[in-house]
Amino acid sequence: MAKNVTNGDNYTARNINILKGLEAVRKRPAMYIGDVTSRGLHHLVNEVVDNSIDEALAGYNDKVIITLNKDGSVTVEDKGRGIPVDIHPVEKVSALEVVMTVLHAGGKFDKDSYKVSGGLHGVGVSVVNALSEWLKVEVYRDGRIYQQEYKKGIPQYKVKEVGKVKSKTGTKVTFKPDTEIFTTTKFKFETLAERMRELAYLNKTISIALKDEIEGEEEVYHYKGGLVEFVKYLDETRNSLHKPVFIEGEKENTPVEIAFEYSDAYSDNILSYVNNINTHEGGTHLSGFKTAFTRTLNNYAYKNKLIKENSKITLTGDDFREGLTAVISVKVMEPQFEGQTKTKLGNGEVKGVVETIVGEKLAEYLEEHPAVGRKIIDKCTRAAEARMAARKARELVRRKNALDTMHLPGKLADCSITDPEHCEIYIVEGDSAGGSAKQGRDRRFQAILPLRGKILNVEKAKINKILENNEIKSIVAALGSGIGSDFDAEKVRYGKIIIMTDADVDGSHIRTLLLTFFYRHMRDLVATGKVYIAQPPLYKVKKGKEEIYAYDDDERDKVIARFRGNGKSAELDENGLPKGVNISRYKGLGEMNPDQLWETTMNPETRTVLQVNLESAAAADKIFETLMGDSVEPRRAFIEKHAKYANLDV
Ligand code: 0RA
Repeated sequence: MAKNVTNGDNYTARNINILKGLEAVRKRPAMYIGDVTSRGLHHLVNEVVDNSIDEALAGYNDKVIITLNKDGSVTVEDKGRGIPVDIHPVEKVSALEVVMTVLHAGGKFDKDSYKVSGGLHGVGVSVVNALSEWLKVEVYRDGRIYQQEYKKGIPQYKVKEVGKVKSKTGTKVTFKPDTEIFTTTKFKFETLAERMRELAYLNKTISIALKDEIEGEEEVYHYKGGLVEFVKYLDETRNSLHKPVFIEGEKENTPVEIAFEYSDAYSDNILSYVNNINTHEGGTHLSGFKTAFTRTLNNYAYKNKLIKENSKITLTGDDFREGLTAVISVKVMEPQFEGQTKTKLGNGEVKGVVETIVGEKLAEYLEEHPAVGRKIIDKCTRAAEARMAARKARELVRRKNALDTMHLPGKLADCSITDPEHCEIYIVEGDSAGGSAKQGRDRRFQAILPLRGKILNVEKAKINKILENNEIKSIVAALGSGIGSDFDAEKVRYGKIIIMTDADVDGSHIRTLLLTFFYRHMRDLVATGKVYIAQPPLYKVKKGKEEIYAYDDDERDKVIARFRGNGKSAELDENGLPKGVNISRYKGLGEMNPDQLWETTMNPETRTVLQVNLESAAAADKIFETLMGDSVEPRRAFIEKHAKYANLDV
């Protein structure tokens, strides 16, 4: 047998390869996990959990337990088969060691399973191992407990047997992310909870427990109703028109599951998944669904004379999707992911599979449930009428040149450079902050658009009302990209669109409204990473002539501590600070003068801006629905759940 990496003084080829692999991962972690911020950190947990889910998909596991431990490590335990421990025929060491140390060796050795692998997923547990200060794996298999530990991916001893078990099988991985790699190593319960909830909805047989030993929190996600419950959850703030419809079928080894319902809302919300990965950019499964859905409903409407022959109404795909909430989940053996963020399914054959299944099963359902059928067609007919009215309204507005890019809004202070790649626009809350921003900016590449008051609640408004709103009109005109079905990302006049609002209730409300607007009506802007959130400071800490800005409470306390350290011999005031330290909290952007605003929030050299991704925009959309939607109960529940977070004033 080959020597263990830790006790061999003559490196075997295997050791060299392992070290090369580990070095590659530690040198360019972002290549494997996206980034090294909080997002990448949470990805480590998802990566291990994905393996446990694979075991569930293969029919061997129904439970995953994730524990955030007191020492900052995290444990993922499942009841799968346990990673094999027998000697690997090629590597000549335990298969367990191979899975934990060799890149891309994490997957099953057989090819006939639907592996969670796509986008950033499926890079293998070895990547998690390489990026951990330490990791310990325990395997329960064949009545025995096996164990191995690693530091930064390097085994500390050979796989060893440490005990016996009765009939229990599974894998338990505990790891502590390396502070040398990540900008933060603190896990957030809610971030993990979102993904675990999603996985539990998508895989109805599995139960996922999430425990936080630090905060003493625990949740168990288990939804026997699967996608049907998922759709209800997504739609809980809306008034649904009927019970969710569930469709399932399998063709060419491709299982398809779909649940949908209509509400009285005007926008649609269709989520699609391939092997449990959210395909933000859609793909062949989604287009198969849309094609079959439109065709089947259209046929049904005409066959049953639900649309009068002599009416001028023709229903389009968009009409059939107004108020539709749907989740499409397919399992594909060898998925091809394409697109900017590798979240678009490319496999051509899947379109036909989904089309056939939806075509057959939906027609069947409608025949058996005529009352639901009538309600759906009725809703879609009203959508078509509104669309035709909206087109008239839009033509009217266009004639007035309000949406014409040649006529920029009067309050826009544009920049002088015209190349979008080098330009940015600040959308600023209020005229007074707008004024400071206009004076403080670098007018060569920074444009300022002040907004007066609140923009419209786009969730509840029809498209023609949205287009009548003055604040929306000026945003659309300034960006030059059109809106909704006219939207063209190529025409955007700025490479960065930066939302800058006050750090108070109104500010966060306006920010949520804007994010919802971009998410619903200019989604490509978000998908291509063009939308940002400015981060103005919350505090100014001053001592003598020295002024330091702090962007959160932690930073403020650090600055105070530093000032305290500087003045060891100084007298303390009644608050325990060295005397002469002055803390002011910025309530609004308007309280900063133009120079301060430039220095703290707008100067690309010194500012921080948060890039908005589809997940965070979707989260804003969800929060927004909860807070603004028609149902009172979810709103009350949301406020109660979040009331303990001091900074969420709702
Ligand atoms: C390789 C092969 C098999 C299972 C696994 C890996 C596996 C990995 C992880 C990671 C976390 N939990 C896991 N559970 C299983 C197949 C095992 C067999 O054929 O018996």
